Amino acid sequence: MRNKKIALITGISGQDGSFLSELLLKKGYEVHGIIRRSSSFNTSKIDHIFDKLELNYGDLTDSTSIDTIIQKIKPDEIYHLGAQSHVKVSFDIPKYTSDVNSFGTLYLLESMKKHVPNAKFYNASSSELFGKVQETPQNENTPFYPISPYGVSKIHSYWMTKTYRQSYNLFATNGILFNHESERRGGTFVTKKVISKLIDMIVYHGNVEPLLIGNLEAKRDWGYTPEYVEGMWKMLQHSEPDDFVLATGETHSVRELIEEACKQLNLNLEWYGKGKSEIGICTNLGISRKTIVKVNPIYFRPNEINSLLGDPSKAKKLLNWEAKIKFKELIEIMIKNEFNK
Ligand code: NAP
Ligand code: G4F
Repeated sequence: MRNKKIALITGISGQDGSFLSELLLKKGYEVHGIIRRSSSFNTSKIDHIFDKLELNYGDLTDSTSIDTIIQKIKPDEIYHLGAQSHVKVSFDIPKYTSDVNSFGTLYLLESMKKHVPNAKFYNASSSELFGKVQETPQNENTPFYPISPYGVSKIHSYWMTKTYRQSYNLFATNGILFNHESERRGGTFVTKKVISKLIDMIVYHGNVEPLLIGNLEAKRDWGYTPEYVEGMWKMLQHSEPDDFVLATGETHSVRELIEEACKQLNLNLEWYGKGKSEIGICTNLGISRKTIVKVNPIYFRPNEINSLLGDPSKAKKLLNWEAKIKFKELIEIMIKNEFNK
């Protein structure tokens, strides 16, 4: 009989993995993680808790490393967060994205079936599964229609998780999470990119290159990550494995994101032009008007989800989970934390 629950997190060095590690440590878990060997440091998001974690080298494309780690650790709960998680990049490296996101999940499920069939498994599914949305808002019963290699790779992993639940009676749950953000978000995702750049504008008095941006009209349901990792944990404490949507129930465009961030930073923004030549000019940074935003088609995607909006009522009813932090407060938190950094 072990006196501590053991959790294994794939993707522990990422945004979600770092917040989940903090949460599980607070709850008294022994927390293990899988990290990749890299020629440069890749643990900056978990450095502050590094000595409390047990880290193992492995890779989701390498079934041997996954199996060895699960056999050695024998976790009670597995949180599978590791992924090639960038949608636009998945168009450039579709095979690698599938190798990691689809087959990585399969390797974990196989190894769990073999070594720890009574463990609980959380799979990081995504609102990208809804793709060309078939109804709004999207809930657990909305038909999927992925439109990116990333979305398709996550469909495989969603169904594999469900198939292992149904075929082998494993406790295997899908969390279908809508976008969630924080100061630890990777710098190439839109919320973090916009906020960091606008703050640089202020710090360097406008003497930096403008924010180069893609589709201004795309809408997303953006929440705050620490609330979402709590939801992941709740899913594994539920009486049975299931599939759950986590979302705020609000949707906003990239244009609104830029406008709200500018407003909170006291930057007066005026839009000029249309489509590929649209720019945003700031009228109160120094003495002259300054272009601070520029649309650049290199950030357009071959296929784009125009709008995502989640319906989290099942999670509210069965898990007592709710996103309290909505769009404006999320931006406020990210700005504050970015300035503190
Ligand atoms: P993230 O910050 O990009 O983190 C991804 C993690 O996966 C990193 O730790 C990364 O390691 C690891 N990883 C990548 N390739 C790997 C490989 N081949 N082998 C082992 N580990 C690998 O992503 P996140 O925002 O925390 O998201 C966590 C999970 O939720 C992902 O599966 C993502 O697809 C999914 N998701 C995210 C959101 C969201 O809005 N954040 C919404 C829905 C679903 P390195 O640090 O070495 O790169
Ligand atoms: O921040 P994004 O790159 O996130 P995206 O594509 O929605 O994916 C994130 O959320 C998914 C859940 O729905 C996760 F599964 C996935 O792992 C990831 O965490 O882009 C958000 C929107 C898109 O419509 C994109 O076209 O912003 C638009 N956008 C406009 N300009 C941009 C940019 N996105 C990025 N990354 N960079 C831009 O310059």
